[in-house]
Amino acid sequence: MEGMKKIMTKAKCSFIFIAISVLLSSALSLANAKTHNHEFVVEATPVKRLCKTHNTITVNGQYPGPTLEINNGDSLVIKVTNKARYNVTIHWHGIRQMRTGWADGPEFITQCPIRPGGSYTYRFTVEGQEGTLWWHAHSSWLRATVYGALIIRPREGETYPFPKPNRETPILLGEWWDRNPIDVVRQAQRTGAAPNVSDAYTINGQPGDLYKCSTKGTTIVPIRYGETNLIRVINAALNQPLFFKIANHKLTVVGADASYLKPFTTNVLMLGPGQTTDVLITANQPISRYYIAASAYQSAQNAAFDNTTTTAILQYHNSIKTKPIMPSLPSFNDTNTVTKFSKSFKSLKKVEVPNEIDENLFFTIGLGLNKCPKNFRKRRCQGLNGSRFTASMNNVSFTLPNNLSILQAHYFGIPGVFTTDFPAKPPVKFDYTGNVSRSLWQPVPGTKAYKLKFGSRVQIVLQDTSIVTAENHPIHLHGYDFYIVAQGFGNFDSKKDTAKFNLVDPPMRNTVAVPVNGWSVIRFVADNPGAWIMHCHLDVHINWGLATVLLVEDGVGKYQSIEPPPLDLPRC
Ligand SMILES: *[C@@H]1O[C@H](CO)[C@@H](O)[C@H](O)[C@H]1NC(C)=O
Ligand SMILES: *[C@@H]1O[C@H](CO)[C@@H](O)[C@H](O)[C@H]1NC(C)=O
Ligand SMILES: *[C@@H]1O[C@H](CO)[C@@H](O)[C@H](O)[C@H]1NC(C)=O
Ligand SMILES: *[C@@H]1O[C@H](CO)[C@@H](O)[C@H](O)[C@H]1NC(C)=O
Ligand SMILES: *[C@@H]1O[C@H](CO)[C@@H](O)[C@H](O)[C@H]1NC(C)=O
Ligand SMILES: *[C@@H]1O[C@H](CO)[C@@H](O)[C@H](O)[C@H]1NC(C)=O
Ligand SMILES: *[C@@H]1O[C@H](CO)[C@@H](O)[C@H](O)[C@H]1NC(C)=O
Ligand SMILES: *[C@@H]1O[C@H](CO)[C@@H](O)[C@H](O)[C@H]1NC(C)=O
Ligand SMILES: [Cu+2]
Repeated sequence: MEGMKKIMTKAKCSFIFIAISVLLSSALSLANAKTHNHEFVVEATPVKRLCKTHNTITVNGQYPGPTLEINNGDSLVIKVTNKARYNVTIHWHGIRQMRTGWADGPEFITQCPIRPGGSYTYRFTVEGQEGTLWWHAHSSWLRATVYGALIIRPREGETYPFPKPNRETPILLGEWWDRNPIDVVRQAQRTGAAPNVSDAYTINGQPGDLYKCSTKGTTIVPIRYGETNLIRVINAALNQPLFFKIANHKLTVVGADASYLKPFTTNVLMLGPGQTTDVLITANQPISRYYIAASAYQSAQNAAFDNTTTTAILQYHNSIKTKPIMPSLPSFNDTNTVTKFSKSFKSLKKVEVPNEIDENLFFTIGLGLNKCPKNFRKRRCQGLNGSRFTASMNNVSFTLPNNLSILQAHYFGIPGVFTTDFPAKPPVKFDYTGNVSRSLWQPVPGTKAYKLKFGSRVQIVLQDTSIVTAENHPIHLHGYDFYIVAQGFGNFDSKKDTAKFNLVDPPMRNTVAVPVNGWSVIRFVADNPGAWIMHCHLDVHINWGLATVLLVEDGVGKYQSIEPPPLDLPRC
């Protein structure tokens, strides 16, 4: 008993000591940190675009949804109520969610969906991230219209690492179907074919002048001569990497995915879906009106795509209402421009990249074709040559659980929901530059995760398989930012390519646009326990299975472990 008491007292003492130091340090660093409360009501709202009104799923009747504006260090509490007729979840794209994986959002990965009539409150703190992120639905194709900007400014009293701009404008690039997008994906799931492409791209929800019935709503971005504007570009399109340009104005890139970059100047951006880019523009051109425009970067061969162009207008103060000047956008297959652009990305400062690697992983990414199952009618096999489209990572085509989330199954130790045998490398090594034997085209379906020890230093080579078609895939990892240490074309060759790694100032991102017919190498430290989906951000490819889950185990003690689940976590 005596001994027991002593231990207890000792434990109590150190607990109090920790509590006091935690309080002190938070008092110092979080002096001005705020908590922002929001209510998001997901509901159908009439939205008229391209001459037709649709009952569009929105947040609070807004399309795009509300912009969240916070400072680094702040907390968000967002009560989401589902008044729509679909299951829904919301993902806070790019937010690290340190130990709060329950608030990450992807359905059946970190939570069961919020059913019609239900609600769930997402609670999380943003720490050490500054710039532009966004939020979007993470169930079926609801994110086609359920999305908005999430702007993180420096802590109060701190400044940007560039001169303070006179204005700031979020620019959300989106994709519009002249249909219910849920019907479009459901049709594709039935037929096995690629889903219908969109009818328009949008800037802040508006297609712009070049589309029918769209002139009136065109987004206007005001500016005065001599001003600098910080433009926060977000690619919220469902399935399409996009080029972005402003006529006659240079773009100085200063950040991407809420990490700062060494500033560089360019005429054109390319953003894969999921990516954000912060640029400064200076109003130093003759007082007039200039188009801001976006169009497709389409790297897949022989695939239909939306080849239209969305526009907004950069309008100088005192300009007369003349026809705006149009920029010339790159051609849809201009991969050289994409390569030149992505090669310019460097972190603002020297960074600490993991040097020793504990987990050296090689993940192939690409499409495939499933043979038509024997019991399927012909009309259900309308993929290439009577097949059904599929996609995979390391030859595993990811299927979501449907009765529990992976994080719940992991936390409560419930078997039968997923397995942890996702392979560290592909089962068959082959030449990834195409001309692939037909026997390799059909992956194996499964709900497989890859386990990582807390604190392990991870390298992943992402290699395009070029099966069916080569394509630039925007690969997004939840719960983490990672360094992109190298990218290239053809087959990754560790002997030759390791020497080219940038371990000094590589860019940090949450989504990497893996070059068409090529590879990217990323590194990070697994310091955030939880179940984190890694997937292609072309939603059509998630539907086909281009995803896996990194299951990061708890470390030692409370501060290296995931928090307990919130009481209102939706049930399946
Ligand atoms: C897809 O496009 C085809 C051909 O234009 C059309 O017949 C079909 O109705 C469309 N489906 C949906 C769900 O939009
Ligand atoms: C876009 O694609 C359509 C259909 O494939 C084609 O008819 C049209 O000429 C293309 N437009 C442009 C600007 O390339
Ligand atoms: C891009 O597409 C055009 C038109 O289809 C074609 O003529 C050209 O060769 C292509 N360029 C590249 C680099 O693939
Ligand atoms: C589809 O069939 C045609 C004709 O048999 C063949 O030339 C082509 O290679 C096939 N394509 C695929 C993707 O299987
Ligand atoms: C969930 O579904 C899987 C496969 O259908 C089944 O094996 C498992 O027992 C189910 N688990 C729970 C918790 O219902
Ligand atoms: C593809 O491979 C086959 C057999 O390995 C070879 O005969 C053919 O020439 C190759 N085609 C191309 C385009 O490289
Ligand atoms: C994927 O697995 C299937 C089934 O085991 C096999 O036939 C195929 O060759 C594999 N493909 C690749 C790319 O490893
Ligand atoms: C909605 O979510 C529940 C689990 O909470 C699931 O059983 C059901 O299948 C989902 N409905 C649809 C249409 O996906
Ligand atoms: Cu993809």
